[in-house]
Amino acid sequence: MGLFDRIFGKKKGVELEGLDKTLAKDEDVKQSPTEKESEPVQKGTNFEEKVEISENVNSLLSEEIIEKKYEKTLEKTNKSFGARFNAFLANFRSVDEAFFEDLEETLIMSDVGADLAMKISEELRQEARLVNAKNTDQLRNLIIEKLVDTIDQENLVKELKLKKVGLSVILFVGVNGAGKTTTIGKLSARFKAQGKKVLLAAGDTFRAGATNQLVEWAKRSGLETVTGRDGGDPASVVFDAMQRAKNEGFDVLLIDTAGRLQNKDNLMAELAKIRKIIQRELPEAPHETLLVLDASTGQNAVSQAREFSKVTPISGIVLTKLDGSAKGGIVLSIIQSLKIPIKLVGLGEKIDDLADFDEEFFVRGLFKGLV
Ligand SMILES: Nc1nc2c(ncn2[C@@H]2O[C@H](COP(=O)(O)OP(=O)(O)OP(=O)(O)O)[C@@H](O)[C@H]2O)c(=O)[nH]1
Ligand SMILES: [Mg+2]
Repeated sequence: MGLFDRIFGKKKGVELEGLDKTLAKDEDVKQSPTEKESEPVQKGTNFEEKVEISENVNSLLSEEIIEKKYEKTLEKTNKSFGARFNAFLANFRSVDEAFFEDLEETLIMSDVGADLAMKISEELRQEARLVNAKNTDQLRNLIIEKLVDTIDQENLVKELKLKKVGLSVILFVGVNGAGKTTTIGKLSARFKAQGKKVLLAAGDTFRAGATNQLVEWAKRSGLETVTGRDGGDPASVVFDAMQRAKNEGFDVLLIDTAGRLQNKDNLMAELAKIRKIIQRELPEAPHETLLVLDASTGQNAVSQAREFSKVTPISGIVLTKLDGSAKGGIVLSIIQSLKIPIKLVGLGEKIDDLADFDEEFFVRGLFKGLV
């Protein structure tokens, strides 16, 4: 069952006569290749066998509050998408070629990415022809259904993979200003609240003040940070932190890294070096490499993910600054084009403004008032 059906009820939105059957057939035919396509990279690896998923990796807040936060956070995206979408539909009486062209443009403007916009309007073109749709309103929910179903992460590993016993290492990467340090501050507070023994590593020695920023976050939760001097070698900080985490029985080590170095090549080379040191100290680590992306940068976030993926395997994405951004549509583009799960979302600047990525809350917030 697709995400749309799980949230809004089976085929609730599709009112076209004869379309149900057509869609069902279409789904059946497509099923196996689609499943194959979205096969998660993590599945079936040795890594999966060694690492058990921790059961209680949840937020500092209650479900109810988180759902409200999602809704509030997605208000801007919902408003701009809703307005654009309604204006688009109001513009057309009949379903003709111009309709599909305009649909594609509307979707691109909603940050879902050109590839996905093209795919959706092409699929819709076929389906509309099959059922001989004449009225644009008939296609309204079908478009939303297609958008919702792209957010489905069912085939991806969404939970943070932490060991139940022994040290788990989480490496944070991302460009400067994306929200790495802030996310580490929030996530470490959550782990602390769960009774875990948490250590931080200040791997950003390049930017003056970066170490202090992390230390400040750590202090808020009463945690310790392994630091080096500004301008020093980040790899040695990571080495010290790995040693200490292993020797002193820590449960989780969160490693911060620089978002900017002299140039991009240096940055990528440094990440590769850091990863090597982590692995030398603990071959199965890092258990998670989280790429932090700023939602408000839109499509740029997708290109950043491609760049980082070239030097280090990314196990999950943290999408920050969903609050205050009207570019929530980027979630669709990320899931669809990168096939990397979005694991966490940043919903504000405060310590409890971090939540697991919840597809249902997200979809409800994004399409509120439109289905
Ligand atoms: N509104 C909002 N602001 C956020 C969120 N996450 C981070 N920020 C803000 O974004 C700014 C940059 O965050 P940092 O955590 O310093 O980013 P960074 O990736 O560590 O940046 P560098 O250290 O320069 O590489 C800060 O002002 C944060 O408060 C979020 O989810 N929502
Ligand atoms: Mg930082």
